[in-house]
Amino acid sequence: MVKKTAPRSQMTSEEFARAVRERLEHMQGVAPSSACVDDVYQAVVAVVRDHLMDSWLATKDMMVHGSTKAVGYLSAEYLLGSQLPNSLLNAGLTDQFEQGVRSLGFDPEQVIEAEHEPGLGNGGLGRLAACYIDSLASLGVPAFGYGIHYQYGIFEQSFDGQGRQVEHPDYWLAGGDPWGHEDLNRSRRVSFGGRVVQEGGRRVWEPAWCVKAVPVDYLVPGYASGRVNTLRLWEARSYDEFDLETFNRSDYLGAVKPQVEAETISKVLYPEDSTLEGKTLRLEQQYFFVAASIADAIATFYPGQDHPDLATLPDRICFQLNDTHPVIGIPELMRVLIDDYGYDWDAAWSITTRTFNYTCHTLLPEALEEWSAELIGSLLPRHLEIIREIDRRFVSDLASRGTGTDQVDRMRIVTAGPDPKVRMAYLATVGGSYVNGVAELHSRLLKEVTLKDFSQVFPDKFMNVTNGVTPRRFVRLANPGLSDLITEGLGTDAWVADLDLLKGLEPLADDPAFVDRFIQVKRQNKEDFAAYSRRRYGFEPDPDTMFDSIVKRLHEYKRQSLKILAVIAQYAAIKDGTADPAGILPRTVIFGAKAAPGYAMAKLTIRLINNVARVIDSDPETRGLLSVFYPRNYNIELAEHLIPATDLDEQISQAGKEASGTSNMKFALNGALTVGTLDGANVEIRERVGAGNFFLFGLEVPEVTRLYEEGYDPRSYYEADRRLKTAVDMVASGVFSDGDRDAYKPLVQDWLNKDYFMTMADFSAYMDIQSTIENAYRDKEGWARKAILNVANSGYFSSDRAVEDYLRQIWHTGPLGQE
Ligand code: HBZ
Repeated sequence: MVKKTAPRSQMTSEEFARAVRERLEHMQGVAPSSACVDDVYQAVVAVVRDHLMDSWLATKDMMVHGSTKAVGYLSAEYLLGSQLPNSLLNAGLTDQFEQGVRSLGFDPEQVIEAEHEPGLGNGGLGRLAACYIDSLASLGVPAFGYGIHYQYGIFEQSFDGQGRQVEHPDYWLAGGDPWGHEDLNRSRRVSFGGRVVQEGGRRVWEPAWCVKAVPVDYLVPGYASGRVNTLRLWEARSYDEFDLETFNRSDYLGAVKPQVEAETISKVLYPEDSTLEGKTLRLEQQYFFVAASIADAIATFYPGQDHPDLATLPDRICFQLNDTHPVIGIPELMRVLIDDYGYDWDAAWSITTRTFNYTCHTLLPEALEEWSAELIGSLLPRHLEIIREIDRRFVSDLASRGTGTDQVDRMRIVTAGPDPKVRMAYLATVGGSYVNGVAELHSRLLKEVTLKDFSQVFPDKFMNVTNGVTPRRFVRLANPGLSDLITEGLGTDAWVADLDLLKGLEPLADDPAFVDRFIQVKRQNKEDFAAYSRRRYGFEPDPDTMFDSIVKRLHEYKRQSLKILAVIAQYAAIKDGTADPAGILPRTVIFGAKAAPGYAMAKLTIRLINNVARVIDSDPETRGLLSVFYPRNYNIELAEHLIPATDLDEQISQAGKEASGTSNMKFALNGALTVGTLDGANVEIRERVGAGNFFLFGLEVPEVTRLYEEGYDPRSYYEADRRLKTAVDMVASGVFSDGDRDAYKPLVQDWLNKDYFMTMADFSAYMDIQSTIENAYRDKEGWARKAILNVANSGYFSSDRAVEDYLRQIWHTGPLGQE
């Protein structure tokens, strides 16, 4: 492998400054002397885009005219984060930008902060898509990311005076969309509703209405690859501008109704990451972006051809289904092939199954999408027919393989009964070549539990690709101090494109000078975070305390409640004198989490955390010993500041519930130690960094299963552990609700009577591991040594490696220009 060092563009800083000035004057009509930071930001973005254009054109040209199969990543979510620093880094323009902007009299940092991050995703799944498009471009693989140009991204979170979550719309486009390029000439028509009629031997769909899908393109520059891929996000527009007749009758609202209705499709990202809400619109969104993307791929790879040879489609592009959200693409491609291009069923099926693959991101049954057949039938009548036919043929195929009738019934894509449902995960499994989980344990549980019947019949379909994260954004950019130290330690910065090189740091864990530098870097990151946090939130965590972070969506299975109960127990111990203040390790516990707006239990947990923070932080007895900080609106920007500053990372989900986790990888790469259960990718992180450098606790999957079977009694754990009893009783008695004993009743009752995710059962083990953690932390050098070993052994968790695994096992393609 060629060692790639940081790219540097030929452009000089003088040229950069000149281009910005020209842009300001000639396009924006603003004299540099009167420009504001936002003006400069807009101009800088235009200059960077312009600089990338030639490579973008060349990449597209090679993709279309070469023979390397492209990847079409179909994802309803992309949680991109800020674009500017990443594009500058990958384009080799960082220095030129900094010097150029300074020479114009502006502060580069402020220009970077002018960006409002596009939050077009909920959590891990959306962020993973963003990491993968970065890696695809960096590896030089031709790829399209396809998704939706939501006008409103994930809601902005604030807290009210009671500590409750309040959701505000995130109108991320308020300041314009300088990175996006609307390409009206590549618009696609997407149809809905209506009926299917028989015409001769053909079924013909007569839709009732349609919308225009307008692509908004974002450039995805690879790091040191010279390639620039495309992220194509579709926006819904109406074909009918507005109805002049209605307008003339003074019915102004009525006149724009069709427009408003059409545009509703791409209006807002669903903030649900657990259950399904607002079903019709959600299905409309899914079909909308997938149908546009399939049409787009055909138009791209078979330009100007009325009768393309679509038998070659699987050699031109493979579509990766990011969870079940785009699975309606399978019947859509069948429809296109059969109805629009005249292929027979078998030919169409062969093309379709070789074009699609499916990644599953969950094990929770409630997150596996099922659509009512009735709903699909009313919105997409032809697709329902095709799905039923896929199911019919699938059942007869199973029968001919000798699969038992019970098993066949369990495997039906369309369930039997009065209100039949279409199981999208099953459709994806049957209609594609490969299915993969996102960590070894998850992939195994998919095969053994969730999709067991399918893995028995089609064992070769099932793969594992352990998730990864991009080292560009999450190490190189987020943690410049550590990056410089790594580069110095290794004598090269090639690790940014080849993260396995981090292994070379291992011997330095025994080098006192390196360990010392590492300690200084972490200290500096903590001070930087404290300063950032003071500016942003008005709260300054004390860098002399251990920064103990738990950041992820608020979900019962992720068990933020375990953490808050442990905090309360510690608080109680300080108050009642059980804990000797001299023996307490000072900590700042940092939460970052949004809850789905309709998820009552998650929202109540947020309220509890905020009120625990309020009570503890206003109690003089805990000052300097224990503090809880819950910054609002956890997003990529906050992650980039917090992760490098964290000492202890919490990955405490119930074993068998977290598919992978990806923040665990980011934390390990940034030199935090993890306290975690044997769940998701924690298992592989622990294996790699070494059991002695990971704080393991809690029940394991077989024990969880056994407890469910035997009958789980959470109250017995509450009775058995005084610390737990005290903590739960404090919540119940109103200590964190100004005496109101009802405030947290649903939470308390759930803990004591149901506790599906076994927080009570794991509490003692979780408390007990804390003293091990505290002793380890007191040995400053020892802790740093462990942290260095985490960094050195986490190279595997690069998204470059994950994408290479997909290329080898699933996509069977590679970089451009190597055919
Ligand atoms: O995907 C997450 C998993 O919980 C996490 O373990 C994994 O690391 C990550 C990447 O593989 N899943 C999600 O983030 N899921 C969603 O955000 C989601 C969004 C809409 C839905 C369902 C789930 O309808």
